[in-house]
Amino acid sequence: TRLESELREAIKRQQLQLYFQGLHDGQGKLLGAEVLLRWFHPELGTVSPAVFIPIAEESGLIFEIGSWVIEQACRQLAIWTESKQALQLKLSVNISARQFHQENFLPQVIQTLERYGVARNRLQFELTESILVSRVDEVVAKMNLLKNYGVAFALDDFGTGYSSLSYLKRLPLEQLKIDRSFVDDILNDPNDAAIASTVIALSEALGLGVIAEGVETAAQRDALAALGCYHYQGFYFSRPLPGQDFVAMQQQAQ
Ligand code: G
Ligand code: G
Ligand code: MN
Ligand code: NA
Repeated sequence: TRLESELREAIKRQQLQLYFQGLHDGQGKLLGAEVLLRWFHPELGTVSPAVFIPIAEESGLIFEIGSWVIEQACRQLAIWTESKQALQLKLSVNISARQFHQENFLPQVIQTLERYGVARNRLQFELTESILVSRVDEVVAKMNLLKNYGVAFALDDFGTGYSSLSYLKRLPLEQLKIDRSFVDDILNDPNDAAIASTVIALSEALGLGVIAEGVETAAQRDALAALGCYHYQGFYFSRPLPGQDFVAMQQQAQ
């Protein structure tokens, strides 16, 4: 397709860019940032990752794009560490199932961290439940290797996918991310509030952290806090921004 062949050229043509969205505590203090990929095409305009990531996965382009994202994230971490402000953030990078399954994923990650001299604990990977559809033993083994190496994991979009609670306890996770579909209407829909509450209780029972996505209002934050969730991501706190704007926002907030 047109989109696929355009995507094939996107890295070379410098159309891809990393954006960064803050992860915050209740007071708005920055705890880290999620890396969100953006594609700016001169004719097609801005193409959403919700559109092009599935194409990248299907075509196998995700291998090249995914490793480029990890590399750029490490590069940004190195730049921020060495900058005057010595920004010591942790970055969360979305990893698609196919990318994670790739045979050389682990050596590639290790090599990239070392090449940029980035501390291993500065990186977190966000996986979705789709990773659990196949080859679970292999996934758990690879996650354990990376965890022992120092890289942390979050389970993204939690509650929307293939959730098997028996798998959940086997995964070396640092935190669960409550999907924004449960946050959107948390003030009006008791079912959404019940699901959010259950995910929060589950994370507590398993000794995991929990962060809510898509928090757009103070009232949503307060409802989540009342249920025991104290970490947030969403437009109420900060929007995804290019690296320089992200740093500028961070400095203004101080
Ligand atoms: O940023 P936005 O909400 O438009 O992202 C839409 C979807 O694309 C989300 O599910 C997000 O996780 C995914 N996404 C964004 N950047 C990346 C990336 O670098 N790699 C992968 N695999 N998915 C990404
Ligand atoms: O699937 P994942 O959780 O990685 O997707 C993150 C996506 O959510 C990004 O595309 C980001 O742009 C979007 N996002 C982040 N905060 C908000 C928010 O407060 N409201 C909405 N509608 N989308 C958000
Ligand atoms: Mn994510
Ligand atoms: Na999500």
